[in-house]
Amino acid sequence: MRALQAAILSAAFMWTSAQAAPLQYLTGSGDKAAPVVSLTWGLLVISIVVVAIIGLLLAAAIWRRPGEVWTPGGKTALKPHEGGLDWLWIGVGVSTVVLLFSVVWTVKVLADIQAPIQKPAATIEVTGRQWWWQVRYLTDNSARPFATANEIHIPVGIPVRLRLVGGDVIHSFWVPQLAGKMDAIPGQTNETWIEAATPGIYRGQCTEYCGVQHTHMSFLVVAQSPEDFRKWWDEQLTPAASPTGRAQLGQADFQKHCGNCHSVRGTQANGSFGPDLSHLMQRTTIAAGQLPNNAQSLTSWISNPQRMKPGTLMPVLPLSKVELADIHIYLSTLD
Ligand code: HEC
Ligand SMILES: [Cu+2]
Repeated sequence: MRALQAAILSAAFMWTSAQAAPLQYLTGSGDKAAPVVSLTWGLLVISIVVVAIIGLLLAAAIWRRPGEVWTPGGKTALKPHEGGLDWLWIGVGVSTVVLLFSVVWTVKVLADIQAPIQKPAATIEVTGRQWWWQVRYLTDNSARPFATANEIHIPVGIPVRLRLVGGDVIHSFWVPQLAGKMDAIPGQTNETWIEAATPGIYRGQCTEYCGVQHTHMSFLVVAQSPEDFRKWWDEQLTPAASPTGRAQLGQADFQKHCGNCHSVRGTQANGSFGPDLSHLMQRTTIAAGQLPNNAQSLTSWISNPQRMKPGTLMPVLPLSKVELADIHIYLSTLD
């Protein structure tokens, strides 16, 4: 019964997050996605036309029944058919031209999106982990780098450089509407870039099977105006406010039970096995896009992550009701 309830809940959540940011590649945004989307449509139309022509020729051949193979009285011998070889040459000729055209177009698109025209505005290191995404904003200014998880903010209209790494096994980073799928491999840094032309939320997904919760390893790319992006970055750097009352008790419990795996900057919690929670309340989802970030799903998650995302590397912790409530109050202050 409980399993059924969890299944229905997670299906409902997935539905709502899919509604908010659909996962599809037939439209796109930005200098990188535009040529890729045209290529996708182009190759799709070519393929449909080829299949239609082959289907029609096949149907015509069956209808015409050259040589009349079967009669009510029995079989009649096939008459030799003149000119059959010509069709072969025509077929090979047409296919060669169409395939060559497709290859040239594909190679041209690949070359065009290899590097952005403009200098990237930021460098973000994205590490795929079972089953979430660690996101680190890198800069030369040693006071400004920070880490977050599962939601990547980018400035609109400016390319952003991505460094992709695999934290444990091979994952693959893909934001269909921004194009540019690339593997995140342990011990190797793969560089790519993304750019969004219009502000909005673009959904991304791990596309390399990486274990039981591979399906629930999504993320969001939030494209905002360059000013908002800068403001967001500044906000991320601010340390957490000192908690008081029950939040203070919650902080102590958090540091004790959760601090080995999670960080909250400026506190004793400095683990890096799980997502950084410094500004948790600014995220719209938790558990790598699987649950909305609200009071109900946050408490359900903390009390039993294994029920919400079976197999997740966050264990069920022995927390009393009061500890759970205090921790939740504390987490609610992390905005
Ligand atoms: C053994 C390490 C470990 C411990 C201990 C742990 N967590 Fe986690 N936590 C994780 C991992 C790993 C994830 C990522 C799970 C996923 O998405 O599959 C996670 C995810 C989360 C998330 C979702 C964050 C997001 O942005 O998606 C929250 C919130 C969270 N943990 C809170 C807690 C709290 C509160 C405690 C203590 C009561 C705790 N965790 C203890 C490892 C841990
Ligand atoms: Cu993965």
